[in-house]
Amino acid sequence: MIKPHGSDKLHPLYVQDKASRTELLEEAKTLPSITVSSSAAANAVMLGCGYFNPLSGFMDKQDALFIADTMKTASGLFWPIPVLNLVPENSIPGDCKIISLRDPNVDGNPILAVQEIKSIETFSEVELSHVTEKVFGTTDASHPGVAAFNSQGNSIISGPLKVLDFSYFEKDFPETFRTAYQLRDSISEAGWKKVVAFQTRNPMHRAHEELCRMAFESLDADGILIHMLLGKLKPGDIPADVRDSSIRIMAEKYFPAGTIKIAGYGFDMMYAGPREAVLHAVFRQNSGCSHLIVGRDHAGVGDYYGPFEAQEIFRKQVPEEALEIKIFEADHTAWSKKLNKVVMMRDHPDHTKEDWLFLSGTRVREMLSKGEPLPEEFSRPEVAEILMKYYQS
Ligand code: ADX
Repeated sequence: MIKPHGSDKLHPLYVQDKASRTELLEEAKTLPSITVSSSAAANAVMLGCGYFNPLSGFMDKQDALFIADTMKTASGLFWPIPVLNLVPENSIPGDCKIISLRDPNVDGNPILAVQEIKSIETFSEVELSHVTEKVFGTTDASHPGVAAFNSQGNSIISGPLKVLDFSYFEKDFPETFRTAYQLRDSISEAGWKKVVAFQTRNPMHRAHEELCRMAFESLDADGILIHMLLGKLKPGDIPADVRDSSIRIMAEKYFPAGTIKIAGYGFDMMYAGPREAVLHAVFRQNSGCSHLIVGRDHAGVGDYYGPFEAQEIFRKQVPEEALEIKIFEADHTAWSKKLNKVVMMRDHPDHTKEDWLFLSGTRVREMLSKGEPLPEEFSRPEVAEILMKYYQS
């Protein structure tokens, strides 16, 4: 199986032994504590799961600045987006050596993790803006990822982490939430060597289904991992439970048994386009996948990124030896009225605009809200039915 990023073995930061976890949790209750931002909580969950291997905790300012400029930590580890615990200034007493991190997303703010404090530093406005610009390609506050990133505070709490809880993900998505070490085990049990990961935060329509099939067939892969985001999205995006059930029925009905695994990870969408695509590759490698599909406007939002910028970054800025996972570059896929199937547009230069069936996300939402059925060429009827029910409720 493909090696994890940056180490031979995966080092998840979740305390897996139950007795040790219970003991640590009791100890954690006596420590000074802070309720962290949703992004920091999601970072802690990802670290706990092993998705952010080989990191041992939250980064400091030097690493954040190095990563912003070079996609490498100060010690030379390839890494695309700083993993930070940002809090408002003076949230923590200066002499504090260890703190409990509380979960902002669960009632009562239970303890999520214990963090040793290596340093407390401050981003100046210029530094925060620089990191934001490098990671998101913009500092525009109307970008949902920028807004979330910049709302956390300027104070950087760095240091190693022990994760005690997987937030709401484990309880709310018991069949879907999986850690990187669970995925590695499951891939290994299936005997899969070549595994294509499909990143998603949307329901899967026929273009997405076909994209997975094309990658699977052209790579002669052993299996597909549909790996969906379970964390926070911008308003208007479809909730995870609705996406989950529509993806499951699509996989069950339209793929041969034993070729697909469906799982989810607990992270808030950053909408950071190219940089987030690279992070997606890192954590799919950590999950045991050999390939990641990167298609049109991967991890994008609005018009902030070019449609294929998330592919270009791998060609232009990710050194050959930085990652072992490979990218399956997908062109825009759409239903061809001429050929009666979903194809990649680049393969059919003879087609005119009228030969394609295009439906924008806005148009799809509008149709579903009005109770208008989605065309079968666009969406499988079983998927359309679930989405219709959601929009009608
Ligand atoms: S993402 O933000 O999580 O990347 P989404 O769930 O919409 O978004 O897309 C999942 C994957 O499918 C991404 O790799 C994206 O680039 C790709 N994709 C979505 N729609 C198309 C399409 N019509 N053509 C090509 N690739 C697509």
